[in-house]
Amino acid sequence: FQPIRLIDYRPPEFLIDELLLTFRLKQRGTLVQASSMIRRNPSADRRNGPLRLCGEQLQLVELRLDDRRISLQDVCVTDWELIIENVPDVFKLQITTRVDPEDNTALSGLYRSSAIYCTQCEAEGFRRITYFLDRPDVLARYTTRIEAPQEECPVLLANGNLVAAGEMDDGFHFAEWQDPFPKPSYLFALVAGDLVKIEDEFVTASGRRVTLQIYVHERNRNKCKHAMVSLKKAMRWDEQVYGREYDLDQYMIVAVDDFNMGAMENKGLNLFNAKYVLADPRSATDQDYLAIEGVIAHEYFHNWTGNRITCRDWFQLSLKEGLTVFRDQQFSADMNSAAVQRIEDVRLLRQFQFREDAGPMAHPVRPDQYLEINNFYTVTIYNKGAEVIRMLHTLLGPETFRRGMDLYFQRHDGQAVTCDDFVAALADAADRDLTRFKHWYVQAGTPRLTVTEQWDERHCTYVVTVAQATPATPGQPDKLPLHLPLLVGLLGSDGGDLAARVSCPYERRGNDLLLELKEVQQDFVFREVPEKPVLSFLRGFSAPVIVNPFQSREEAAFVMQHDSDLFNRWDAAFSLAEAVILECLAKLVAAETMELDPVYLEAIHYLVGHPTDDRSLTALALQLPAENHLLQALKQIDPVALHEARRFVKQELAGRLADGLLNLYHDNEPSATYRLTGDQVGRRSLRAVCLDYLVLLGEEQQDLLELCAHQYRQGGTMTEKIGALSALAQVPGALRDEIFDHFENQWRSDPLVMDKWFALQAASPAADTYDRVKKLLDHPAFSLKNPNKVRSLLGVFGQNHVHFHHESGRGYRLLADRICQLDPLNPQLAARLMQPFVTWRRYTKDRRQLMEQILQEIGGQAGISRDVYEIVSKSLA
Ligand code: HT7
Ligand code: ZN
Repeated sequence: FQPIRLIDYRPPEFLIDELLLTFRLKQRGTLVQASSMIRRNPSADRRNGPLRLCGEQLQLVELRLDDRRISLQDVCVTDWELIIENVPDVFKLQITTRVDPEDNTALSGLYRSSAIYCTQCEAEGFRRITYFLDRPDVLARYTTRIEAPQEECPVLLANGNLVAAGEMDDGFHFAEWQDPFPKPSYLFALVAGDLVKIEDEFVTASGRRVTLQIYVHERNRNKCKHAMVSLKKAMRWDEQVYGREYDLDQYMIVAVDDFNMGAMENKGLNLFNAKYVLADPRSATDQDYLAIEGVIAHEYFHNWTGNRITCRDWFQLSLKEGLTVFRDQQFSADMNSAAVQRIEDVRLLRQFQFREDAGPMAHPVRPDQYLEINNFYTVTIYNKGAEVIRMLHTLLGPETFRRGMDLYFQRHDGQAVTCDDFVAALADAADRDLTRFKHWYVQAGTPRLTVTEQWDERHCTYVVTVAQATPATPGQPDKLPLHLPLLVGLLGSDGGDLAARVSCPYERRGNDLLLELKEVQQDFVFREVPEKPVLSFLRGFSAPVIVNPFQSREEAAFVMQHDSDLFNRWDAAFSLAEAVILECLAKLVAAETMELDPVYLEAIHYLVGHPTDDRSLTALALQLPAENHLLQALKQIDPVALHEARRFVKQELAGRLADGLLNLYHDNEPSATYRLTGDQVGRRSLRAVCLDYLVLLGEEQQDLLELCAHQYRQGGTMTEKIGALSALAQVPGALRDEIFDHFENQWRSDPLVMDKWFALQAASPAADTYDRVKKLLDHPAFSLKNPNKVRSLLGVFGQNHVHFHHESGRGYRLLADRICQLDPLNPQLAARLMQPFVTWRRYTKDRRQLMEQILQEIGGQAGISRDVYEIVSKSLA
């Protein structure tokens, strides 16, 4: 396996302007005819080489050059390439290949899912359909003709506009689609099958009528309303906030059961994991509803940031993904509570991206090499990439950022470009030098900030010194200083903002001051400060960094109660909880008695007694940091001890605040009819958090378990049912079993709901989790061939620290065996399941040894995929 390097990038030697694709669909033996107009690229480095086309898992049937047949003996075909020597400067090439969609378990290229033919071409799936210049900087106009049996596939879809359709002999029919926009092959899509459509219309700002269609199986017809509403909201928002209109007459979404990721932004024909389309209150939770809104928007926003302007090469993946995640986060913040959205985004970043950044798979937002591109659809590319865009937005301010975006669209529409091109457009629009800022694209690792404060009472001067350091990451021992925006506030003793009253050279942004850190260490000086302030640092999490604790617990509790920045209020609660749990862990390890810090207890007591109007915010502030987050602070991880310490804090809080939690629970009953408003979502999530604490007292107080059971039985929505189930999953016993069985019986024929049932059991800390997971692997609803099932059971189990890291190694074995089974079927998914093994070096010695052994074993498998090999080799390096 040879690495692909950014420095080896060369423009393509050939260009393809037009492509006519004809598919004759069969479950096995689909014939694909690809007719391309090809010419040498005048800007290529070399202009006399052979034509080399990518192709994998293809059977080459016929080749014609300028309508003359070429003998297959005269070309070179390898497992990954077709090479044709001595081609003219301009020519037509016709290639016929044969593929077997029914046997395609990798879900890349053309495959079948629940009797539907569909495609997934990003990143390199098109080469599993035909031989092609399968790289994002080759843009062609596509015409797609699909021929298929009419009865089996009444619906035939591809990118663009339908230009012809009709019946054929032998029960086949055809449809011909033309996409007027040149596009890279990764945006190609085809769908054929027996689907129904839900239709609506959107009138663009300039008055064009766009037909919106969502295609699903008949049984899901009534679950598409929310997706359609979300799509229309996203279309309007992109017009209003970015001035971007949709450009085709038709926008289609198809829900697919078997899908490797969330969704795919193919031009005019988005394919979606059914999980991100289908919803009704009975079977989907509030979180599902919000995720659907976000993913629908994300794919729609790609039409401009990804499709109209695409990536020059896959190293630039964050150009489209980081930017589009930022846009979807902005959208969700505008549609719902901005503070809640920011908290959720930061929680995800801290739990998963910071962890990736600190491990052997750490890579920059623009990586410089990879073995398998599918392994680089990471939280770093997506979520750190979004943070990088957010920092630009903060540094430039919203108006200048918008001017920069306008310039980017104006300069590069229809092109395949780089992250440098993007930053250049912003820098030019802002007339700013962003050279140092660009280090964010090339440097891996999470910077750590050290903050020190000096208060000079005599001169009323307050100085904040901030130092930055980024730890070494694989291949990058030395780090450069980064340019980052620090939004801060100064709180007076009454909790009010002092910023307006102090004298300083920093830009004011509402209640915040914008400090720009560029050097390794900088002083920020504030004069005429009326009293010693409490610093509200890094408001809204204005940069993706770790801040070394610098405030007393009393100060943190003060921020938690008073800060005008709602994110920082939550963050203060989060950091306090983190400090308290880690302190308990230290005591546990030292065999001392664990105690709950009184300052923290008092702060939470106040919160429970004085919930804010945004109930979701209160719910978030009550939730303890996840083990996945906490373990990052540890030199050596003992997952069982960590779990115990966290559980101790949770149990103590439950015991001491039981009355308050119970009141909060009863005071927040949602309405009987489902509404997705901030108020109603907040009520449901607050009650779920209360139950999650209260069940821990269930051993002594059976009525608290009954409260859970009651919510499960009476709750009219899936949100309430899952809230109850998730709490009960912590307490093994007859009641838990009865309710889980009831749920299974009720929902066994709904795969998306069964995913939840699998996941709750795989995540449970209860002692019998390993045995249950083992049994569930044989459950009739589980299948290694369905990625949602694999993620729900095995993916979630891998994140269950107590049981996955069981000292016997049985958790490791369970996962490793399934990875080896899955690798030949779906290497992309198998590689993703490797994630919990990657940070093996951070664990206690016995666990380290067991995981190292497992990694070596997986790495030694005959026929291991490039995907899994890359993770194993980087983990062991
Ligand atoms: N751009 C899409 C990425 C994607 C993907 C990548 C690899 C393999 C399968 C895939 N399915 C979708 C999704 C997105 O970010 O919008
Ligand atoms: Zn995306």
